[in-house]
Amino acid sequence: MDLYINPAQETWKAILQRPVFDASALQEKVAAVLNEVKLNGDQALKKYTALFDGVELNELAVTPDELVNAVQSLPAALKQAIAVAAANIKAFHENQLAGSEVIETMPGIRCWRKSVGIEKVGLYIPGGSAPLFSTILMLGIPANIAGCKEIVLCSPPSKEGTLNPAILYAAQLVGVTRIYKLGGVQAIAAMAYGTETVPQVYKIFGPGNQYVTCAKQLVQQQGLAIDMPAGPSEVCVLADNTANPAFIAADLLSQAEHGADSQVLLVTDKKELVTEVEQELTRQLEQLPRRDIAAKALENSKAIVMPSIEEAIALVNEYAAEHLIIACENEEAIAERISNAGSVFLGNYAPESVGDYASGTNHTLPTNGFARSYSGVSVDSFVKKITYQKLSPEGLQRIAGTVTTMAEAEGLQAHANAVTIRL
Ligand code: HSO
Ligand code: ZN
Repeated sequence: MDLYINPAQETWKAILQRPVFDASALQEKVAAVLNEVKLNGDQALKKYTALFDGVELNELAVTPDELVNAVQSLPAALKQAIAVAAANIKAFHENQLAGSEVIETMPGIRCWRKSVGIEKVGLYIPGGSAPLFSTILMLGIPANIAGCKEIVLCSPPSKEGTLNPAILYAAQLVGVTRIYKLGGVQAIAAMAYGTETVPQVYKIFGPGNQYVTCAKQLVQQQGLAIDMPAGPSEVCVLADNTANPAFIAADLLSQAEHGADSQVLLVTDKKELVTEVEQELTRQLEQLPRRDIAAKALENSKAIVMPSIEEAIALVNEYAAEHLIIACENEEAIAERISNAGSVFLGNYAPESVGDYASGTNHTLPTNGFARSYSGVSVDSFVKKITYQKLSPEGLQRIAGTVTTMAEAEGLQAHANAVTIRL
C-alpha cells in the first residue's frame, strides 16, 4: 500500500485519482460487433460466441431441461443460503415502491404520479473466474418488484456450452423470463437491438469487463437506457483507534480479490494502525486462493493518515467510494456527515461482504467517483414515473388566467386558446 501522511488538500485530488481507462481504443472494435449483430442477428451472435467463448451453439436459449438439472444439482445448503439472501433483499427493496398520493394543488386540480415498471429489461451477468450469481438477486428482485414484464438475462457460456447451475437457479428464483447463453459485446447488442431469438429491451443492467462497459455506453448513445457507468469495484475503510486491524485487512482483501484493478483505501487518524493492518494483510493474503489477484489490487491501494477524523471525513467525501466502511467510535454521527458514497457500512460488525450478498441492500453501486451524483440500483432503477392530472370545470376556471397570461407572454397563443375554448 502506498502511504500518505497528512497530505495537503491541494494534493487530495491526485492521491484519490482512480486509474484512468481510455475506452476510445476499444470503441471501433466494439462498434463493429454491435453493428454486425444489428444486421445479421442470431447468425452474428453464434459467430461471435464461437470466436470469443470458443463454443458452437445451436441454441442460444437455455432449455427447460437445463433449468431442471440446475435446480437438482445445486447443494441444499447453497439453495438455503440463496433463499435467506433473497428474502432479505426482497424485504428491503419492497419498501422502496412508493405509493402514489393524489395532490390537490388547487381546488378542482388533482395531480398524481405513478411508478410503472419498465416493460422489458436486460440483465448482464459476467462469467469468468467468479460467476457472480448474487448479482442476479440484486437485479432480478427489484425488477420483479417494479413489475417489469420481460426480464432477459444473458451470461457467457463455458467452452462446453453451459451456464453455471447457480446462475440458472438464481435466475429462476427471481423470475427471470428468458435466459440466453451470450456474453460480451454480442450479448449487449442482442438485448439492445433484438434478434430472431432475443427480445429487444429498453434498459440494460449489470457489470462487465471493459468491452461490455464500452458496448453499454455506445448503445446508450443510441438511445437505450443503462443502469450506470461501471468501473472497477472499490472499498474505503475509515478507521480510528477503536478499529480492529484484522477486520480491516479482511475487508480490504474481500474487495481486492474481485480483480487486479479493484481499489482499496484505508483512511485513518492513527498512524500505527497502518502498520498493524499491513501485517494482517500479509498474514491473511497468504491463505487466500485468489491471492495473486488480491496482491495485484493491493499494489495500487492506498493508506492515508489524516491529522484528525474531521479531515478524514472531508477526504472520504472527496473520494466518493462505492463502499465506505466506518470503523470508528462515533460511527453513527460520522455516517450522518457522509455526503458522497454508494453504500455505507457502520461499525465493526458490518463487513462489506454482508451487503454484497445477503443483508438486503443492493450491491450494484456507483464506482469511480460517480457516487457524487448517482445512486446504486434500487426498485427506482426499474420504473419510470408517469404523472397524471384531472381538472374539474371549476378547477380549469380557477387556473385559466394564470395559464393564458403566461402563454401570451411566451407568444404561444394556441396554448392560451386551448384553455379559453373550454371556459
Ligand atoms: N463487491 C461487489 C459485489 C459482489 N461481491 C458480488 C461478491 N459478489 C461489487 O459491489
Ligand atoms: Zn464483493
